[in-house]
Amino acid sequence: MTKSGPHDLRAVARQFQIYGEFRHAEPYGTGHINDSYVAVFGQGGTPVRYVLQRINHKVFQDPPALMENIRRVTTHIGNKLAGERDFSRRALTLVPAWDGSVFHRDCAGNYWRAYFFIEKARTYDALQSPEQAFQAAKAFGRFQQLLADLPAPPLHETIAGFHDTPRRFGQLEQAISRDAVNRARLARAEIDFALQRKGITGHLLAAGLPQRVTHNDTKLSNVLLDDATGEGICVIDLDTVMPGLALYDFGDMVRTGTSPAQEDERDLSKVTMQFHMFEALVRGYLASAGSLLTKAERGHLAFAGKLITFEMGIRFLADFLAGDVYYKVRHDTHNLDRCRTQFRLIESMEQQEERMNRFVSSL
Ligand code: ADP
Ligand code: GN1
Ligand code: MG
Repeated sequence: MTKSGPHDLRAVARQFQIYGEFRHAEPYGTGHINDSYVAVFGQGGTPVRYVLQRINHKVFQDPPALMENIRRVTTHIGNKLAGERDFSRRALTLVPAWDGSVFHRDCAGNYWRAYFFIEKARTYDALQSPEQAFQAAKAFGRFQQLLADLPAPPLHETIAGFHDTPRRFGQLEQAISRDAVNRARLARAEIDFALQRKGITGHLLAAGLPQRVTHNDTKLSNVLLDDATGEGICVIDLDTVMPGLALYDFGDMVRTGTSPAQEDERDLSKVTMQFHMFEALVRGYLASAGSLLTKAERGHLAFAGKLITFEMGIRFLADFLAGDVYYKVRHDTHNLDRCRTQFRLIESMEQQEERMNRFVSSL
């Protein structure tokens, strides 16, 4: 297949410095924002895979600035890891376009990028064991550690106020009062749940935590685990790497790594914060990023899980109320289903919050 929707993937793939003959390309992955494809080229008779991505420029309004961030981040990490065993699988490597740019703009105004495909590794939408949680968290912690000495200037903010939870709450309040597609009546319980917790939204911002270079989208499907060793080999999905709080990253690991259920699971009895997974995430994260963290950051590890889960819940709810204008959805209540899993997970965290905090302070 070379056509996918309106895109001629053969023509796009040929814009990049990829040798050999184009064979085919297919959609790939389960992301909610960009469009990802795998393109296969024949090189000396061997099929070689590349990742092609169309950047969603409605969501990311300055793709050249975003690509400038990714170029700096991948080069910095690549240089630091050079020579390490298997180093070319440990950092994403951009394939430049023929004109030397790190992206290609097609005639319809779409922005594209290409990466070497990292073979013999995969992502998981839900983790299966504490060992996987440990490895994934260790990889994200290492990512922060590797970027701690990224030279100035600061990275561009690719989405303004991305993890500004009070602002996200304001957007939810607006969506409730507008009720653009008359859906508020379908989400009364969720709206009440959110309004009751408005008070927690400002806690992290008020805690005096340091700004760092962070990933900001550390869902567990954004780290590749090595098929043979299980190691968290490479952090991917770098669109939101920018200045942020370390705990945004840890919080999103807790959100996506502790529940055995998928983000859009409809059977809420399956959604639960599994304490042993939380333990493994904390241990993995501290194994690599521990030396970086201040006492105040450590003290908020458990809270960050709840806050980021709440932030995602209210974002899904706001998008449901606005008529599904942001996330890709496959059916009418998809965003509401996602919101419900987040809120169910928060209840489970609230029940275990003391124990989570005790565990963190025991380390
Ligand atoms: P999205 O923004 O759509 O989530 P990602 O960058 O996370 O896009 O990529 C989607 C999926 O493609 C990932 O979950 C991963 O499985 C796969 N992927 C992305 N980049 C690579 C790569 N360089 N090598 C191998 N697989 C990749
Ligand atoms: C989006 O691109 P993807 O699917 O990895 C979103 C994240 C959310 C996530 C929820 C730019 O990430 O913030 O946590 O969905 N990315 C953006 O699954 O909004
Ligand atoms: Mg992704």
